[in-house]
Amino acid sequence: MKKNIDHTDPAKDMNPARGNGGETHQRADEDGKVLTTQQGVAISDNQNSLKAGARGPTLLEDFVMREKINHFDHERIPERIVHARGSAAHGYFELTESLEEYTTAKILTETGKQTPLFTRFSTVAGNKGSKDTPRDVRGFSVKIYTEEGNWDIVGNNMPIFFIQDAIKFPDLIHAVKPEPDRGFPQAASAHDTFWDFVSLSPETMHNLIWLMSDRALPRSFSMMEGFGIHSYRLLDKDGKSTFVRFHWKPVAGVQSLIWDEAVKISGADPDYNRRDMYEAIDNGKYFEWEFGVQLFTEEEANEFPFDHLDATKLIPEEMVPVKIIGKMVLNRNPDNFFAETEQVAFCPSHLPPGIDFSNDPLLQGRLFSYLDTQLKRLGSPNFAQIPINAPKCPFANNQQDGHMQMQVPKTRVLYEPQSLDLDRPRESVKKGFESFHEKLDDGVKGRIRAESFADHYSQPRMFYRSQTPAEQAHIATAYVFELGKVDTPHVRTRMLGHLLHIDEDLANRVATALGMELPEPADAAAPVQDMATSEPLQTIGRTPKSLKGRLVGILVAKGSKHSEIKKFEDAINAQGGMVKIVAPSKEVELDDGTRIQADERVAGAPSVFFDAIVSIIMPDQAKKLAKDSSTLDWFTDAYVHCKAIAYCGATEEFILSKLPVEKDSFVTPLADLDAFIENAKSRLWEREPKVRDLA
Ligand code: HDD
Repeated sequence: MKKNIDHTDPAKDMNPARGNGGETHQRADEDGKVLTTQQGVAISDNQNSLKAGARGPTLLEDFVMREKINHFDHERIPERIVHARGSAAHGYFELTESLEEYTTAKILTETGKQTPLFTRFSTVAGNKGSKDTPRDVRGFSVKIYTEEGNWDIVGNNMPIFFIQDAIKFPDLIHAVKPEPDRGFPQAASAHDTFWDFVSLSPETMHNLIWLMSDRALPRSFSMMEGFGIHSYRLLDKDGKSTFVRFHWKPVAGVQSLIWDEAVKISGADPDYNRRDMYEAIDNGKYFEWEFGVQLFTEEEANEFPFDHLDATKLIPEEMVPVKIIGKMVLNRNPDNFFAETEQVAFCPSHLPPGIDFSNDPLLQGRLFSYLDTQLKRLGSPNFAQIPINAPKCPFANNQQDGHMQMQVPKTRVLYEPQSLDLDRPRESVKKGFESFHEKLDDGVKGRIRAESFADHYSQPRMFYRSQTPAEQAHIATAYVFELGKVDTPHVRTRMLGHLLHIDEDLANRVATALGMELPEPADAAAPVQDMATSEPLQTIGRTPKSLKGRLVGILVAKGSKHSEIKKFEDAINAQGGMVKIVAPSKEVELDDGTRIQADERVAGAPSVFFDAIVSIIMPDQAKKLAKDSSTLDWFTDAYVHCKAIAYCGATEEFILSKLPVEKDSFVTPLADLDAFIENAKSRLWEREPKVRDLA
């Protein structure tokens, strides 16, 4: 809440821009802040082009205008083919427990040191200007500027991927992107081509069920897990290998939106997650994750009932616990979106010595694709020199020339071996990157898929059966929504055939809601196993009860009680929560005469923006607001989205009494501040079946 609003316009003394009949306009002062061309030539007039006479044509001679427009015309670069929409922040990585026993990588052995990093979160399917809240996987890419070179962990917020072999990636993406003939739907998997492809590729079933789950609708980037997905190797000083999978565990816990909220947020604020991160970091509420590893040997891997080189398989934490060894804190917003967030170039092939790849065929294909795409997107093999991509440790190579070479190597000698300049950097057996000396069996060369990759249903079954009833209902409802958008009957039928292998009850729920008959189960390439359920796969119920990262909307209007507002603000802030003041007008006078500036107008800030709401209004205002549909939706939506509501007497009498809002344990009077604060830390899921028709 901004009090004592200052209406002084800092530009008030400036003269209007010249152009209206030749008035002079504000020129730069003499302190050196002069606008110049790229060549450093000071510009005298940035408002008018050079003309032959006041009403005559513009002259080609006008290098100021030509340079300005020429640069503008070239401002766009190709957006990423996938993960085009993203937001990022700076921060640091700190190791708390050394993995000395397993690796030589300093980033995993030197504890207590803060190493800078840059993390970008993204949606996959939508274009750069699409919304933040589609049903989609989220990218989770971390670039750690280690003292032994950059390490990029290019992962997702789900621990598995749709396909097992990189050669299928272009097909997967063509299927989910807008259909090529019509150019829609944007940022959506709910269409025929996607479900046609996935229903013909049973290996997608595991990632698909995650996509249908609440994980695909993160409430905040700070409330998502991150996964490196593939198995990598750690190499010790003797070259001994241990397999590893990387995990980021959000301190705020995993929290998600409800689909109906996500849909409404798309319209009201397409930048919802981006804004949330920017504002939180700006307010000193940093985003934090624990860093964990699952470590296992080749022999242990041989005992898993699945192949860990298959990226459609997760390793249950009960089988290999996640050992927490460090943390990531995001504490600084980028200074410039394009220079940093847009130009950052992640490549899974960026690894420091002591870490190595596994033979996962999806990972192997990625090692080619990312470098290739950066050349297209950033336009030059010198993209590594862009500040956000450059290592922060010393680096030296013999690469020369190319578009936009920024370095000026001062030497005759850009080759090796050489004997002309003995000070030039050379390869180092001691420090250099070594690949694992893997003994390979003599297989045959061929386009082969390992037999051990054949089981496509056991893990989606484990995932579904590990969920709480509320989460299972969300999953079933999501399948119904998505398949309800599929017009080709045989595609829907084919999907039901797969669901029958995952869980009969799930298949039944989806078929019933779609009004379809269940078909025969799909052909399964391997017997389906009943794996033990795994609690860490749940989200609801595992979220820490905390206000940290959560936002409360307080509705006020003319004459609202200032002391009451402050009481709520203080209580919420004290627990690490954030508050936004919402009012019918932008500026409001409170009961004690204080004029405040509301953060949002109620018509522009539906309650889907908030995790809980409070209403502190006087009767005359409540009567007025009771006629305003956006105010009525404010309360109804908060209720149907299972949120905590604190109401004053006037709200109860004139607004809530008109609405289908039951006074359950999460709908409490203002006087019950403590109950509200507790409720605001979570949702009342038991309310959901009363307000929503779930499959
Ligand atoms: Fe990918 C971007 C994650 C498989 C090809 N991918 C990209 C980004 C993320 C992922 C988070 C955004 C990076 C950023 O923020 O700039 N991709 C994954 C994960 C995968 C995966 C977790 C499987 C485990 N990707 C994958 C395959 C291929 C690609 C199999 C190609 C064969 N991915 C790309 C790409 C992108 C990309 C086309 C687009 C922009 C970029 O690389 O920099 O090369």
